[in-house]
Amino acid sequence: DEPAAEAAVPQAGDPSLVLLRRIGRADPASLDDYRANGGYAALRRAFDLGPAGVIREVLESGLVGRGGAAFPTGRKWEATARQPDHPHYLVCNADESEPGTFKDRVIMEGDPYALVEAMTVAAYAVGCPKGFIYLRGEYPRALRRLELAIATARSRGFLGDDILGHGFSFDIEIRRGAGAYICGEETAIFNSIEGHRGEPRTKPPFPVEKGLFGKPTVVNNVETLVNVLPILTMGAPAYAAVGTPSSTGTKLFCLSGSVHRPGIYELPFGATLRDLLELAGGATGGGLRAVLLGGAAGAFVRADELDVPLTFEGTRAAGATLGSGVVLVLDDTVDMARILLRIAEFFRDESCGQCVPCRVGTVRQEEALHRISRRPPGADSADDLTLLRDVGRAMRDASICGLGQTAWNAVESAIDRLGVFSPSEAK
Ligand code: L3W
Ligand code: SF4
Repeated sequence: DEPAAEAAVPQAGDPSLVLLRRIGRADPASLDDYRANGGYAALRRAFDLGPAGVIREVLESGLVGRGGAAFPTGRKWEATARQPDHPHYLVCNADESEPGTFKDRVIMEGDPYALVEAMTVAAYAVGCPKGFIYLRGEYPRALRRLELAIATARSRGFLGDDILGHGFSFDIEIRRGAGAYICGEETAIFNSIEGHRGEPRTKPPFPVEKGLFGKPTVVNNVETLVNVLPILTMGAPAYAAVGTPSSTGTKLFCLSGSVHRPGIYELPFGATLRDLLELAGGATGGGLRAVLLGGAAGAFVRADELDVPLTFEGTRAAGATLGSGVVLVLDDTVDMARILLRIAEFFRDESCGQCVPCRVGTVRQEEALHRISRRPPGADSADDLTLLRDVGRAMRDASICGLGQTAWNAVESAIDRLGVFSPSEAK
């Protein structure tokens, strides 16, 4: 078995913790412990509000997706709920594979009933008889804990037929991924569940109209779904008062790399990157070189840009992205060329090969980076830098899915913002 993911253990009664409040306090195996710590209050409120009332609360909360693209959750739910075609499906994207992302793992291992309850609320709102958790294959502990939570909830009337006597029936099935990053793309998940090759489909049509088995489908990330619980228990106005007007609530950040206290941190949107690094004890080594925000598909920010607010709008304005909450810290001992090569290798490896710009572009990108990094420091690499830009533009403009569209982001930001490969950087 793998070691448990590190989490910032909440202090008892810490009011600032919303999503992590039970982790480290409640026994993840015990439904009774879950209920004693506030569990199933949200589902009871959902039954009081009715499906349309739940969707209204989620819309008013301002909740947006936490998987990286920040699409409004209430709009997805509303669009699926009104589709005349049935059945409607719910898919939880738990294929957490973005390098440096481990927040969903902490939730699933430490608070599995929260995901089961949140999916039940979502299914009730949208009218889904069946939900799937598409779980990263390399998460055996999360699998065991979710299996136990689903079986226990079913045996106690919280899943299955006529849940808690409200006439609503819903059940959850877990499907495991098999190591392919691309299977975290929502339409590749559908293909994988349906037994096909895990390749993305072209959009539109969006899943809300034509998703799993061609039926209207809501796909949400684990962290997105568990946010629905505090929205219902606090009420949308109180939830929306946390964070900023465009990024409401709290966010889980995954700190790794050259940092004294790596792990998961929960902060209201709007805290700065500097606040977060201070909480984590600051950078190791002689000093901070850069921070990769948003993962391999994200962008580097410099040591003099730490006042960027950690919101969707704030990172966008700074030319970066929050992505799924990756904060990979790099100190001044890190070999940046090696990091970029590793990112390029990753995309070349994980491209599903379906479309030419990505299949060929990720290979050309890696080759150019290899050539540049083999040259002596200060050597002229202008031709390869031009090639990288051309290939990067083609991947961004012409790839079918987010993998190819973002495969050049981090390399571009390292060249443009950090000056990696510029003559003045040569040591
Ligand atoms: C209805 C419309 N629905 C968009 C839905 C769409 C999807 C969501 C976002 O990639 C990003 C990617 C990664 N009517 C709609 C609509 N939707 N328009 O909204 O859509 P999209 O296509 O912008 O993004 P995506 O394909 O979900 C997600 C980036 O996140 N990322 C990766 C994170 C990795 C993890 C992980 O390991 N947990 O999440 C990091 O940066 O590159 O850009 O549901 O259907 N008109
Ligand atoms: Fe596959 Fe890449 Fe095309 Fe996405 S962009 S469909 S990963 S080849």
